[in-house]
Amino acid sequence: MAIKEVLVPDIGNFDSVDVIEVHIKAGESVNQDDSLITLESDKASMDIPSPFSGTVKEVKIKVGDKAAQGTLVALIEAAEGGSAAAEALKPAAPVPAPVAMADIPPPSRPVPEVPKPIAPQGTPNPVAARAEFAPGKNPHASPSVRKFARELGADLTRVTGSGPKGRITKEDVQAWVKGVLTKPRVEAAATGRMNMLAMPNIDFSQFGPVETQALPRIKKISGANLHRNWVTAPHVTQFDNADITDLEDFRKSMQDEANKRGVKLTMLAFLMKAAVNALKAYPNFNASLSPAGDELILKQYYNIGFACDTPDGLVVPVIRDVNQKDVMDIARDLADLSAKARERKLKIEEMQGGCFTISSLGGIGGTMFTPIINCPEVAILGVSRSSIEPVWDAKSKAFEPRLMLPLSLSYDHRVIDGADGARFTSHLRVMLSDVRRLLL
Ligand code: CAO
Repeated sequence: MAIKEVLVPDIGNFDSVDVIEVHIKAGESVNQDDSLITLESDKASMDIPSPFSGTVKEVKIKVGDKAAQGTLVALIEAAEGGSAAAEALKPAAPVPAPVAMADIPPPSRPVPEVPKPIAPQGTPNPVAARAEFAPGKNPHASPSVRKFARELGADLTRVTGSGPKGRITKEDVQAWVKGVLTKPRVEAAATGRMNMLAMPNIDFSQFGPVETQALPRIKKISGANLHRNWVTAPHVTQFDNADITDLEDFRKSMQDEANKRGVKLTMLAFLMKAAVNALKAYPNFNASLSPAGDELILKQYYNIGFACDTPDGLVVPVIRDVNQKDVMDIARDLADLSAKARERKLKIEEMQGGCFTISSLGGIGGTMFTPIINCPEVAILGVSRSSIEPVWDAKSKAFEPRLMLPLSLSYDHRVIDGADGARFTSHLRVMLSDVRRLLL
């Protein structure tokens, strides 16, 4: 079996082009037409295929070398019975890249350290012009990398090149595929591609001392869910203020009795009652969109979740059948489930089956906020700290000091119209301002 020299064939008008990839190692076997090396000029990149099958004995070229017609690439021992005898000294034709590079501007730095502001409309956006964020542009990659990407189903227009002039390497494709497989399936959940800019990878220690901590497991899970919900459901937040002066008096008057029963009766228990009442009046809020988004699934049960702050992050326990419970029962469930959440003893089923969620920051502070919907629920009620406000009384024609509770209702605009959003908070306002209606 003869060891043959494999030379760079006629590559046109190029007498000194860069070797940008070497695909073979001594001892490896190659098939006829396998790519041995990739060359790149200013205008094009091309693979040099093996003219016959055999075993690589010695590689005579390395990345960074210059090559021209006749440059020795490798010594290859031709396989028995192959067409090597005839083909041995006839160099194979190079395979040009499908697209010449001449009219593709080389991408700018692949990973910016500082995000650039989005340019106003009509002004070319320097970030959007980068190859990896410009679908439809021809990516800067060798034929072998293109073939590799095709085999893996990788979209090269979305891969950031780390090679010279932003050229995409095989490793870049591998890293991209790995990233797609490991990241949450935000893009699949949404109707189209997000095409979001990659978060800049900044070394913060250059600005001052830093400490890195692993995110707790709950934060990782809730973060991924919140992100999906935020990008999937078009959120609108409706604000309102409920006069809870009388309700607060009533709550206080019930405190002794609650204490006797070993229950702490907070405003949240009453808010749960009011929420069930409003859900009955507006059934679209007690619903979920089907996964295909073409049907509304209306629920005939009333399980209400509540956001609970724990040292490890946010969890949402669910109180079942709130419509069948009185405020004392609800307050007891609230206390039990929050204690379990903080002791990390919540069972999975205690966080499932919710119809609607209440997120109360009233015990902490703030005037209002925009809660993120706990999808596939379609609305969430945010509650902030109550405070005494001057409210105009038409009868006495004077401002009265009233205890006002700020409500922030976020809803999924695919399911709920703005008018219904405002009707729902108005309904809540009426319920909370009249204890008799609430407890009926
Ligand atoms: N306005 C004024 N005071 C309020 C209030 C309000 N809207 N809501 C509660 N309070 C008071 C309570 O009356 C209680 O006062 P006392 O200690 O004097 O009795 C105090 O604030 C603490 O209440 P609490 O937090 O123990 O009880 P709660 O039923 O209001 O809330 C729970 C329970 C589990 C919801 C709460 O502890 C919690 O974790 N809240 C955080 C939720 C959260 O992180 N949400 C953000 C999620 S992002 O959408």
